[in-house]
Amino acid sequence: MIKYCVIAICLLALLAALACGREPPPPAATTAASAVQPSPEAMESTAAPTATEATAMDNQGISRLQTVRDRGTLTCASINSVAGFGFLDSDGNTVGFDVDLCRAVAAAVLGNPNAVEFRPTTAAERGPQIQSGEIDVMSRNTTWTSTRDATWGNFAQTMFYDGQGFMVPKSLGVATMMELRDAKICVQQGTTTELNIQDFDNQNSMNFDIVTFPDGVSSNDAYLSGQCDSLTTDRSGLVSTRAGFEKPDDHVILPGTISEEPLGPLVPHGDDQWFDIVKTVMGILIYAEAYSVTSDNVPTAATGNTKVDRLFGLEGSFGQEALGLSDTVAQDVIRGVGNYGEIYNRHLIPLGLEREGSRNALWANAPCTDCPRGGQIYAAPLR
Ligand SMILES: N[C@@H](CCC(=O)N[C@@H](CS)C(=O)NCC(=O)O)C(=O)O
Repeated sequence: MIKYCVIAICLLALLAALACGREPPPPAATTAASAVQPSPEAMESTAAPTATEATAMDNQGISRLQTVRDRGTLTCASINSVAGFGFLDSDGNTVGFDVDLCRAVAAAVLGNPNAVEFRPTTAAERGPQIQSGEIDVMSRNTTWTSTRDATWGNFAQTMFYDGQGFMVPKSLGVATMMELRDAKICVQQGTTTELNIQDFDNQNSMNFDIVTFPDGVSSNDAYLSGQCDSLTTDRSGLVSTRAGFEKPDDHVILPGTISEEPLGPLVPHGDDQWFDIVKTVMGILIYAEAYSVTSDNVPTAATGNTKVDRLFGLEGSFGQEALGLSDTVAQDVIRGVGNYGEIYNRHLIPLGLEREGSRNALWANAPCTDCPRGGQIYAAPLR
């Protein structure tokens, strides 16, 4: 009886507290880190940041925007071994779809798409590098996950929707993923690929022999030399890798995917303004395409189309001043790198990554002449 009375009194006290709008008491010193067992990926990536130069919003309260402007260059973690996404051209320039996002940010904050210092980064180096704050932005086929959001940095926006697939030599005669039971699979360390393949193996009793490699080049070489039956990574990565093979037609990318891989840029934790700037740059690229503004027809005088004029700083505002950007930031960005579609066409169409009808088309109701586009490329309205 006494027990029921105590429970009733507690319930009444709780209801009274709620009615008074009081916060429930804080839980006894439990942090996210102590409450859950970290995954292998989280363990690998939660080492204490080593504050090098300007960690975002450092102790002196200096913003990253100011730091980048004082430095005169943007520091961008990139890759130079994935054709189409991040690569060195014959003149030694860093080029690609992910690379152009860094150039767009440099155009926005420095007025110059070439004011970028690229730092090629292996998959396993990514976590510590972004955590340390030594780079301003990371843009290299990196999947947005909850653990990375919590421990690495803030993901600004999905720039390319992907999923993990498998490539096999045609001579293996395999047509579906499920036929890969007992196969030897080449995988790169420090990736979502490594985690997903384990899940897929466990879930489907595939009995894989998983062989891991420290970087993309060594896993590709191992696959080509016949050390594995299959190479697995993001499908876009497979398409890009196969395009670089001497005999690409000797290899098949199997149908289907085993994961979601939303790829996009991220920034160090701790500086909301910087995070908002990178998101806004993505919005500029996307809305410029939606409004059919390209690097060749950037307006410099009012067009009479309110949305276009607002985007290009010719009427009203979409928050440029609050973000610390110039009114005409979109002119600099689009003139410097082109809109999202131009970037996609320049780097990914030559690889054979069709956009039409894929999730990487603009959203269904984008202003357009040939709707429906039906994709997922969409950003917060710029207004
Ligand atoms: N999207 C996955 C995989 C990213 C990834 O690193 N992929 C490999 C294969 S495409 C790569 O970039 N390799 C090149 C390298 O690290 O040298 C992730 O974020 O973990």
